[in-house]
Amino acid sequence: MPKSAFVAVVGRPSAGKSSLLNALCGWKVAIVSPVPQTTQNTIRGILTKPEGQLVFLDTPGYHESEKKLNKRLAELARGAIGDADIVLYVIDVCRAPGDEERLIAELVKPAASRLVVALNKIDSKDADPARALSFLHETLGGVGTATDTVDPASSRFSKDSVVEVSALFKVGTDALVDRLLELAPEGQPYYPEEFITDQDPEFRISEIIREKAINSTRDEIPHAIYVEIEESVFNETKSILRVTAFLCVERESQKGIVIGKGAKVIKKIRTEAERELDDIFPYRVRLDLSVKVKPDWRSDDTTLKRLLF
Ligand SMILES: Nc1nc2c(ncn2[C@@H]2O[C@H](COP(=O)(O)OP(=O)(O)OP(=O)(O)O)[C@@H](O)[C@H]2O)c(=O)[nH]1
Ligand SMILES: [Mg+2]
Repeated sequence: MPKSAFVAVVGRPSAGKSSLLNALCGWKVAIVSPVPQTTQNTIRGILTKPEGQLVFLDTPGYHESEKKLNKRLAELARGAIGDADIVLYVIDVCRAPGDEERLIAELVKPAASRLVVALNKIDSKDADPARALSFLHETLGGVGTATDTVDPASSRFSKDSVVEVSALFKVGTDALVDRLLELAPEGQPYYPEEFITDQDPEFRISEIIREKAINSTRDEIPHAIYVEIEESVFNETKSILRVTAFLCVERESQKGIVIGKGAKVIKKIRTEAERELDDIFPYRVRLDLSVKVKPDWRSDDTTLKRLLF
């Protein structure tokens, strides 16, 4: 009997959840940046192996805050934990685990029997996996010693469920997949074998544009950007998709920064996005980008409802 499981990928902002999802799936499914809270949706990445299928649910970095956008992002992460067969908790071993990490450990604790922990960024010179292990021992109990488990009745969360990885260099990812498949329940695949994600083309295009925009700006700008696709039309032979899109920002002053002197920044965003989209799709994607001001969109319920899912 084959196996299949939904795996919720959760952790602090910038822990490397999306990078790990991409490394596990073997393709770029989710966008990545050094800016916390890059992921704003529950992105699905699919890995099909002879032993079974794992459907990863990438989630926004878990961070509690009173801001509307952050509240909604935290809800998405909590929802994914509830929906999943397995919870993959990603810890950045370069950062000391503070209150934020403790909050996530508490959040995943009830899922201890279906929990796997990835200690990520072990390639870094600042990596301290021993500190992360002692944090896990203290918050979830048991881990770090050969025999202990969180709860004798649910004996699955053991040392075997903690895997050291580097999403960046794809180290430890095979061992992680093996562990996830071990825990996966028996079941038929949810998606055809060739599927790597269920995102529709327009969403993927808007995400790649957003990634290039986040990585081309700094300070408060990356968080103020979202992308709106106005139109996408194929040419007659279906070899080129022409997409008209808006980079939406919150304030007039941000508009100038995203455009840049001599339109240098927006040009860079466009050419980098086009290059990557040409690798993803079997046709060429040509972008017509402009910048629009949407005052205070991060507090607007209608916009948040449309963007975050
Ligand atoms: N050195 C190192 N850096 C990594 C590794 N994995 C991710 N990173 C970096 O960590 C940063 C955040 O990576 P993301 O994958 O976007 O992290 P995330 O957890 O999805 O972040 P949010 O979506 O914002 O919550 C990026 O700069 C990545 O290149 C790793 O294994 N080693
Ligand atoms: Mg992410």
